Amino acid sequence: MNRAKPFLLAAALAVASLAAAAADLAEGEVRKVDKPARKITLRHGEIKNLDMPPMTMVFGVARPELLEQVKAGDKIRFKAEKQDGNYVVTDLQPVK
Ligand SMILES: [Cu+2]
Repeated sequence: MNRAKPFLLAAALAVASLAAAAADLAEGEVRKVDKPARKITLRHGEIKNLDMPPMTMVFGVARPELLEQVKAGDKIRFKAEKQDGNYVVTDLQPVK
């Protein structure tokens, strides 16, 4: 019996779900970081989960630490949600 097959299947599924999670992230470029106001201005691509076309707009951030990772001009991938009527970045990562 081949014991490697279930492991390979599990690994393939893990890679597939990671790829799905990455596809879930929107692309953006940081225009402005406003730490005192906990806001970030992004020129973003389509945000599928918010049904939003590309534009430049201001987002709040779920956690202030998110603003420590980026500066104006950086390219990022990010996740945004609508919370109490406001658009909020809940996760972001710089793109190299
Ligand atoms: Cu927008």
